[in-house]
Amino acid sequence: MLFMLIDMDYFFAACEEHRRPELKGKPFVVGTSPESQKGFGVVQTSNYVAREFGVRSGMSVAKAMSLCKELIYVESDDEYYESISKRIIELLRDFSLPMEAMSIDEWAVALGDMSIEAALKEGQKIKERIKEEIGLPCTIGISSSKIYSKMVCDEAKPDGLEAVPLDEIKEFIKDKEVSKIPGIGPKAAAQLEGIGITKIGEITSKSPMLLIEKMGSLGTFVYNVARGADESGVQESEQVLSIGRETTLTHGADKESIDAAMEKLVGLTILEVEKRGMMFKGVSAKVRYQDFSEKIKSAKLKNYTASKEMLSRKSKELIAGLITEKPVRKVGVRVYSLTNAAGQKGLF
Ligand code: DCP
Ligand code: CA
Ligand code: CA
Repeated sequence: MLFMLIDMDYFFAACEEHRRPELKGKPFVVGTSPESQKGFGVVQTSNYVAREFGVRSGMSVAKAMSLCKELIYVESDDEYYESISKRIIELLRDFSLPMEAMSIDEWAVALGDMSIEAALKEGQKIKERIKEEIGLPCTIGISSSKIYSKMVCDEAKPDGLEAVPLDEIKEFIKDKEVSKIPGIGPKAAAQLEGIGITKIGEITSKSPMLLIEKMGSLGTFVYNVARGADESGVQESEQVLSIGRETTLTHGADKESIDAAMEKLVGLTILEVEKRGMMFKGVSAKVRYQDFSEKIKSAKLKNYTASKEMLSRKSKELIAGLITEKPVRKVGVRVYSLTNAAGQKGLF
């Protein structure tokens, strides 16, 4: 099995360069102004010219300015980036391959039993079309799982296309820092360092039991990644025919406001379901975190329903599994596997 991970290069900054070519070649950041972040302007991303100065995502704008005197500040325009992201999704749909959105600028695609050569050709086609039709550069990694493809993609940046087959993956990852594994943040990296592990290749020198004891299910995950046995696949996030609503939350939304937002979305979704005279079996909940990464959880109900209570209960259950310490920026509710309420025929 092969998978492909497409990640846009310096996405928000590339979008800005596209509509303001005069920014090209000058160091600039895209950020949120102090007003929208309670006194702290934060860098969302920067172009590669600014990165030369050490400017990084998540850094305060003030810090970035101090690193580079001629740095230009561009105010973030989420809606514009979102509209470009949607156009890229439309373009990728043309390839008719199972696809999962990982973030506003990142998609995992399942390639089935395609050969490496065919996968590279497909990747080249996608890169060219995104360049020609959207006008932006991206990088594509290809490997035997979603996680490995992401790691290959990270390495191939910017404007790259690279494939690492399964029999070379262990060698490819062994000397990298553990934090290069997607999903391993500073906390998990510190836990691993606590038992003497800094490189991915060192993980398999420990027993899986010890890793599980220290880190729970993440322990099993990193162990499998390190031994070349990761099998993360693509969970199709774009349900073909579905009804749903999503909403952006204000900065630093707590659990209560997330639940309140969900209740509203459930209401709006049910309204649409009723208007179309439909019933549903599939429910999914989506979270977009502050760093624009996304997660979706889906579940199938036993029977078709149009019940608001059912959707409310199920979607809150799903969303609870997605709320971590990471700040949340957007939530969404969606129903799929629809049928018309009259029930004579399952339409989809
Ligand atoms: N983003 C953000 N805050 C962060 C990280 C990212 O607002 N802490 C936003 C801005 C980025 C977009 O998400 O443009 C995509 O994030 P990536 O991590 O993919 O980074 P870039 O696309 O900016 O750069 P790269 O070329 O390294 O992928
Ligand atoms: Ca990116
Ligand atoms: Ca990304």
